[in-house]
Parts: sequence; C-alpha cells; structure tokens
Amino acid sequence: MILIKGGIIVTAERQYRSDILCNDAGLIAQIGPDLECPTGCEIVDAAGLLVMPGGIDPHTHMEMPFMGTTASDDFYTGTAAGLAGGTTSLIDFVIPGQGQSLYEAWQEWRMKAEKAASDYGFHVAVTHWDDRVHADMGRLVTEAGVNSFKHFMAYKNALMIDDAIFLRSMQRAAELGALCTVHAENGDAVSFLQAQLLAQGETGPHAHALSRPPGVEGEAAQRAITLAALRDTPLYVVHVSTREATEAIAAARLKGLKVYGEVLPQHLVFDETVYHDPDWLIAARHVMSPPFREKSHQQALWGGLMSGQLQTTATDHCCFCREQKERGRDDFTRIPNGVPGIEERMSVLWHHGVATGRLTPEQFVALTSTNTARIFNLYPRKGCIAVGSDADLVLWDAQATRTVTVDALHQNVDYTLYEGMTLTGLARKTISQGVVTWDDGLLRAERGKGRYIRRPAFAPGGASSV
Ligand code: DUC
Ligand code: ZN
Ligand code: ZN
Ligand code: ZN
Repeated sequence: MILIKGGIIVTAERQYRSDILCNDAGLIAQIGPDLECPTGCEIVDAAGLLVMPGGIDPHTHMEMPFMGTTASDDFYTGTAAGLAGGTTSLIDFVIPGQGQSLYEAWQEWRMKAEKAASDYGFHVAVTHWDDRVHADMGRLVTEAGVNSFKHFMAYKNALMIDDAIFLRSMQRAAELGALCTVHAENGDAVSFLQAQLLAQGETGPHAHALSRPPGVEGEAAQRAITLAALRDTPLYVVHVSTREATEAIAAARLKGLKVYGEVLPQHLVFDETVYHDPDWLIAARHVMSPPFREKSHQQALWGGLMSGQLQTTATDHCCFCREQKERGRDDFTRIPNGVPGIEERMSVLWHHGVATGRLTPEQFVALTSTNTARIFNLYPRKGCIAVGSDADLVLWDAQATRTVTVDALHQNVDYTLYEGMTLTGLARKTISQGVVTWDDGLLRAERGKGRYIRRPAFAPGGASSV
C-alpha cells in the first residue's frame, strides 16, 4: 500500500492538490486532501511534483520480426524503458507471419510478452484475407480482448493489403465493434519510386525520404478515410507526419466522421535534413516510415495536437542496432525501418509542448494517456485518476532538466535520436499497479509483472467521441 502525499494531480480536465492512496491490489483506493496514512503504508513524497496518469503508448513493436531481422527491444527491456520514462502501458502489434493465422499469431505474441514489466495489450494486423481471417477477427474480439486491427497500405509484397481487403476488414470490424487502425502510405507509389531511385544509383538513406514523399501519405490517409466512410466505421490513423494527412483527418472530423490521428514526438523534433548527414550510420538511424519531413509539416502536427484534431502521441518504438541498420549499407530499401522512443516520449512532448507554451499540462495528459485510453476502450481503468482505476501513475518534475544520452537510457538499442539534447520535464517516479517501479533514477522493473489487458469491443455506434 502506498500513499502519495503533497502532489498536484493533473488529469485531462483539471489540476488540484490531493493525496492518493493506492491499495495492495494495485488500484487507487482513495483520493483526497491530507489522507491518513494507514499502518504499514509507505509514504511517497510528491511535494513539488505533478501526479498524472501513467503514459500509454498505443504504438510499439517489441521483438518484431521485420525486414529480415528482429527489433532489438524485447517485451521486458521495452516495457522497463517505458516505466523509466513514465509510460505504464503500451499496445503493441501482432503481425502474423507467412501462413500464420491471426489467432495463432496473437497466441505467439502473448507468449513473447509474458516477460513484460508493465501492462500491455495488442492490436492485430490483417495482412491478407480468407474465411479464416473473418473467423479469427471474431474470436479475437469476443475471446481474446482485442478491439483494434491494423492495416498496412504500404510494405508491398509483405504486409500491404489492397483496398478490397481493407474494405472487407472494415466491414467485419464494424460488425464486431472493433476499431480499424491504418499505416497510411501508398505502397505501390513507394515501390515504384524506390525502384526508380535505385536505378538512378540513389542507394543512400536520403533516397528513403525521396521514395516516400508527403503526398504518398496524404493520398493514402484520404483513401483510408473514404473507405471507412463507405463502411461507416471509425478509423485511427497511426503516425501522422504530414500537413496533408492532418488536413484530411481534420476535414473528416468536421463532417462528423469518427477519425483519429496519432503523432510521434520524433516527427515533431526531427526534419528531413537528418538524411543529409554525411555519416551514413547517423542518417540510417533515422530511417523509419513515414520518414522525417520538411520542417513546415511540424507546424501542422502541432496545430493538430493543440486544437484536438490529432488526439494521441505514440512512438512506433521499433529498435534496430548498428549491425542491423548495416544490412542496408548498399541499398536504402534494406535498412530496417524503425527508431526508438518509448523512454523519451513523455519528456520530449513536455519539453517541446508544455515548456514552450504550446500545450497545457491537461492537454499533455490527454495526449499521452487519457485520449488513448478512451479511443482504445481502456478508460477508466487506465488513463484516469479515480477511485477504482489502476494505480498507474507518474510523478512528474516539470522543472527538472537533463541532457539525454544513450548510456543513461534503458532501451536495448545502441543510440537515442535525442543524444546531447537538453530536455525539461522528467518522470521522477513511476508507479505501476501501485508499486514504485522507477524511483528517481533507480529502475525497479520486474520481469513478468506486466499483465495482458483485455480491451472490450465498442458498443454499437462505435468508438469514443474523443
Ligand atoms: N514503420 C517503421 O518505421 N517501423 C516499423 C513499422 C513501420 O511502419
Ligand atoms: Zn507504420
Ligand atoms: Zn533532402
Ligand atoms: Zn508501427
């Protein structure tokens, strides 16, 4: 049992001074000013700190087999790193292998994730279509606690689906009360541009960005929105990185469609010039999809987050070390796509969002936790400070400043994009299931302590109105 004393609680709606008592079942038991400390209860001093719902990262890829290799953070190291950064839950992606059914893939991912240190859930990718997929989607929603499916409009000859499969999946998801999520890039256009660039002798990381220009994302986002409207089903667009996609989402919402957009802090900080670095490895470390954009797109993303037209922040955490990135030394299309970020996400958004005055602390909570909990039907168990909610909390020091360096981080990868950058805003303590797991620089993550969180289907009428 722990009593968090003297902090200022920040929710997505308001701030107020209060104590929080967390019970041994890992739940919030009481909230109030000057709570009594029951015998045997540990006191956690939160004076001068903000007490916020633990972060939820709705987009990670732990130990994902991808592009001929496997992402280097596993479910233990990745969730532990999340705890060190104030993130207490994540939703990862089940990606069925060749010939593997969706349900078998979900079972495989459940086993991989047994070592997780924090709570987690899964989206399941629909990468092909047959009767088995139709049946498995039903089983996943009704028996397995999966309420969201992922669709890749890119990665031709691998994960990509065509519009007909997307429509079938949307129709099935609508029947089941599940939410469709989408990686929106036109995979045919990317594949065409990649081949052309390689034929011209453009083999370096800069060609990665040239092969995936903003219009490729804008077109796919608009097409996905159009298809979702045809099936009258909500849609969640992952890693929105362009003005075009932001505008498509905002326009759809204006028409009353339930469309959500997710932003990666990485896209708010880095721009396309990272691919100009003369050091191949530094440029290759930034290879992810969608790629970093010209600076002007960042303005649109900030505008979306500030106005509420974009609702969540995630990381697409997908780590590859030097020798893995080296696979693409002579051919940019072979550089494994992915960057780290789960440990830095909250600090980066605080520093660039709240400390600059773009976002209020309440918006920060909404964007790092509450909106995700609502959209993916985890609320009010997660993303909420209320009696009966999970005691997943972060004690935040809004003034603390530190310089980021890979040696001080816990992600199982040999770099951080933010090396040498000074950030204001830091998780002093992270509480997961009522236990202090990150204690001012001391990581007390426990292998296997994380629980699989079942997310119920949505009631008729679909997802939340965030
Ligand atoms: N993009 C990445 O950069 N990595 C993993 C998958 C994705 O879509
Ligand atoms: Zn993606
Ligand atoms: Zn360039
Ligand atoms: Zn991803």
